[in-house]
Amino acid sequence: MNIYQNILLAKKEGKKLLAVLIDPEKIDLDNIATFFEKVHQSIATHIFVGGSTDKDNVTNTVVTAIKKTTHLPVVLFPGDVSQISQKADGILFLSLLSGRNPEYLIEQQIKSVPFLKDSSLEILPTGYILIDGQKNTATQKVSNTKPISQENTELILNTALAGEFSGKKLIYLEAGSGAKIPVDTNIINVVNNNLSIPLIVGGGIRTKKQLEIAFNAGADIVVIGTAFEKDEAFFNQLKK
Ligand code: 1GP
Repeated sequence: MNIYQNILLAKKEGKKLLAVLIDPEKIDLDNIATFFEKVHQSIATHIFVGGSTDKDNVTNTVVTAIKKTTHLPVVLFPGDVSQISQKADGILFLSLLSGRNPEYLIEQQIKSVPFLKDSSLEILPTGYILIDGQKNTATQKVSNTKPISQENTELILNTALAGEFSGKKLIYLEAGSGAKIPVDTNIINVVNNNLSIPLIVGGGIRTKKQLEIAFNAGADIVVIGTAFEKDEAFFNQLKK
């Protein structure tokens, strides 16, 4: 079964998914075996790989090393076209729907086609919505777009539904890496109640409680990066 079918099945069965986000610029490859031992003992179901930048072009090396270490699906979460690795299993084919910068709405997508058209990567069309997490995040800086205020639930909902109506298969509500506050429960709830496709939520989730709150509000997949980067012991709290 492919990645998307698995996500749909999990949603249908009410099984929640946890993606561990690995930033290729930050991971210590010498520690990768130990890191993944902890991942495998936890409830993590997916590995996302990506960052806003990859200055040293290490994504492919990192993905290759990860694929040797885990059987969990490895999904690219690329900041731009340079971060496409054929070694991954799939790619979040992102459109930054909250922004009005054509570079991240369609230009990067067109530039990626030569790398994707004959590729075996599973393409997951994803509407990406940046929401204010009270931190000027890297996504905001690199994409040169403004996040949507958490006060503006209606705009967030309409943006998510515009994504679904245009054929996106996933919607990603993103408070930004290291956000001070994660996406509000009410926003997750409203979007989930109106959306048919699976919902990803990430940014600023750093406790088990916050993870459970996001799941209970309706997130199908939660993405956590910073909390694991800062303290691998967090995996111990999320044992299977
Ligand atoms: C960022 O949503 C992800 O793109 C994860 O955010 O690093 O804050 O967990 P954190």
